Amino acid sequence: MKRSEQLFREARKHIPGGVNSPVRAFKAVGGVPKFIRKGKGAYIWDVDGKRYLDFVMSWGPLVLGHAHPNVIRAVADQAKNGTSFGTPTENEVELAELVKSAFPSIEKVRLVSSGTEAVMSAIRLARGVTGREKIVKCDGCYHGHVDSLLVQAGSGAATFGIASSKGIPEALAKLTISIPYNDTDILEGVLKRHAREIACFILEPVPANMGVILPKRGYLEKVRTLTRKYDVILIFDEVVTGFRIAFGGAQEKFGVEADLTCLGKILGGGLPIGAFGGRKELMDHLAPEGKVYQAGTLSGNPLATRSGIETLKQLRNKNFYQELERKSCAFYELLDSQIEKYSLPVTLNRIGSCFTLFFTEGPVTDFRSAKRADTKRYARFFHRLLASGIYVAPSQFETNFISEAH
Ligand code: KE4
Repeated sequence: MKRSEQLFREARKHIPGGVNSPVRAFKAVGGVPKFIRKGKGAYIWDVDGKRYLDFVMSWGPLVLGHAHPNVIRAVADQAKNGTSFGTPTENEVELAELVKSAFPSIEKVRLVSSGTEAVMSAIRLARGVTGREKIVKCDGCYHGHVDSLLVQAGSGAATFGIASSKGIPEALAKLTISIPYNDTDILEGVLKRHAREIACFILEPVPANMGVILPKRGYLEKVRTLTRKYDVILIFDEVVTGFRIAFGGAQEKFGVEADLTCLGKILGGGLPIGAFGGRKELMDHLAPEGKVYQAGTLSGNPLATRSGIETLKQLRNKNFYQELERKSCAFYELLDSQIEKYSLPVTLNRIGSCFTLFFTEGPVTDFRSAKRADTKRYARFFHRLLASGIYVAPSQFETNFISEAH
């Protein structure tokens, strides 16, 4: 028996589903997940010594590739001085300044330890500042396992939400309205009816959790105009897109500024981190300045901040994004030529170094069209690639990532 199989059998005795995050269990594609022992550059090795070309890259943080020497050296040096002090540290100031240099819409930023924590805190801040309780999100967008956001659209579009997980009080789920992405008519209708009760509209500006979905021309600009018109706080969840599709994320790419921004993944270069930030008039409502409480033992942790600082410094190198774009486009051209040549019923959605191959005819522009994908066929595709040493996302509705190391 392969070591991964042995370990998975052991793990399932001690850990629910044998994993610490559900998507890792391969439930969407079947089979036994590979236990990975090492990563270097664009490659990972499993516990049976098999090497894979990795397109998951820890779900987004590793834009430099696995174990970048500068990052590893910096984290190792930092660790020699201790791992956590529970006090303010110099790294936090440096990382906050780097975040602000990437996102002009961020005047102040608070560091936390995951994307979920960043989103949860941003939602509480929006509710605390406005005194309003309802929030609007998009079908198919995932923002971490925040109670208020594990909610999907009710019967019709723009109805009050239905929890998509057990354990979420109906009273809470009802405060969330979920609408289709890429549809500003429905958004405008919701704002017209409920604006005075709505604290915020949160969206992934470029969704990555339905697979990659691109904003229709003018969509993000119209979202910005409408939320400003109806005085609703606009939150961009840039946990994936931040530092990924541009140094300044979707806000830089599309020239649309959010009121609050959530960050994570690349910000920590592979160590646990999240962040949320925005105008100081909003952020200063946070404790200890203001009355919206938010806290965290390891927030701004020396190792995660050092890893993030080293990562962001690499990204500021001249031509980093042009080179990543060039490499990614060369790869997409290869895929496009094969899709063309064999007239395959697949749709390649991509932006920058993120891509998803949907097993359905296109276009794929929202959750409804994404769900047309043939997930059984995707599963066969996944296992064919895995057997040949290529590791793509173990779910049709996820994003694959190309790094500097590819
Ligand atoms: P974390 O709490 O997992 O650090 O971040 C939550 C989150 C927030 N916002 C967006 C747009 C995200 O994509 C995520 C987490 N992404 C998933 C993969 N799609 C993480 C992988 C996992 O859940 O294991």
